[in-house]
Amino acid sequence: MKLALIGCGFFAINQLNAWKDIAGVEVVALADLDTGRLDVAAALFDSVRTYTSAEAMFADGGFDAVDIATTVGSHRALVELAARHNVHVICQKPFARTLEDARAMVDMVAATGKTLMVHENFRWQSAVRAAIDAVRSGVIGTPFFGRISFRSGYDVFSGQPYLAEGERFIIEDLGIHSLDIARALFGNATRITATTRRINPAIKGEDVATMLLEHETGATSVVDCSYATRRSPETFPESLLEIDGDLGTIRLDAGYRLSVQIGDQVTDRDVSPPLLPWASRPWHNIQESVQIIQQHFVDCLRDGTEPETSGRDNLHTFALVEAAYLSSRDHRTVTLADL
Ligand code: NAD
Ligand code: 89V
Repeated sequence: MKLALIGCGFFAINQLNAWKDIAGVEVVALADLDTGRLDVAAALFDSVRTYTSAEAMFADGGFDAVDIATTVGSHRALVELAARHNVHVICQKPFARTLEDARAMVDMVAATGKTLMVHENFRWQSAVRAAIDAVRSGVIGTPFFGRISFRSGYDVFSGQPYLAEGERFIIEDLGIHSLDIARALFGNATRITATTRRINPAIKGEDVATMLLEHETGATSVVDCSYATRRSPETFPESLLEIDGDLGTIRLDAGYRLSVQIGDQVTDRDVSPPLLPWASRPWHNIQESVQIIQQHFVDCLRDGTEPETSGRDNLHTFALVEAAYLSSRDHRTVTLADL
């Protein structure tokens, strides 16, 4: 598969390193408005075409799929461009600015018959996936309660300064992953109630959010996230999980400890992610999931199957983000079917 990537910034370097390690994929073209970033990314390859305009890159063509790794503001225009050129698309989260845009983007690519996947990678982290697999195996019976918790004081703003500048921060950037994990564990939600706070005065958006979800299955989940939690040891970027089922419980605790308890029997496992050769701590957890989700994209194209985190699937996660902001703003529970 020949692949092009647009947006050679902070996170794209992980995506490019992962593509290099995936058999059968050749990165043939890169685009970025910034020539300095383009040069840094191009240095990862023996030979790659570079462009300061995505339009010019598409005009030259020669690739089957495009990886859109820019920030959200450009996603709709770039997905539209990709659809006009009939290529498969993988696009970073947050997928769109609004639910209306997200729906239009899904329709645009669907009309071409090509695959659209959102790079929604947290549910692909191997530790999180171990918990998802355990739930889906039925070992704890029917889940009735869950908590997906991400609490940290890590300075994410130095690597990603735009996170301090938007009206929206933690739900749109990080909570979106946690809400997606909730869906992977318990299925789609019907209603959500959320509160938000801004603790750090140096940023514009909210850095604390607490969300209560009611799922179609009847399960309840609590999704809480914070970038204002100063605690040692710092657990960034771990998602901690608690899942109660009618037959037992699953816990993913700090330090990547997974425990499954059925009756008196407790099984403990170390589910620490590997440190890939191009990765570095503490990001190695996220970096490994980049490799796994991109491999999933390639596998789906080969097998002709819809990705688990397809554009269509991501509409449900994105709707939860929109609904959470609405709930927090209006101090009310929001029904997803009303969006
Ligand atoms: P960044 O600002 O460092 O990089 C974005 C790059 O895109 C910049 O180099 C910019 O010049 C380029 N760009 C913007 N518009 C363009 C256009 N129209 N054509 C060509 N190039 C363009 O941002 P980042 O931190 O790398 O984040 C990128 C995306 O990745 C965001 O959506 C962010 O939420 C997401 N992200 C995801 C994860 C994850 O784990 N899934 C982690 C970090 C960031
Ligand atoms: O995963 C992300 O989307 C990142 C971070 C972990 C910093 O929130 O932006």
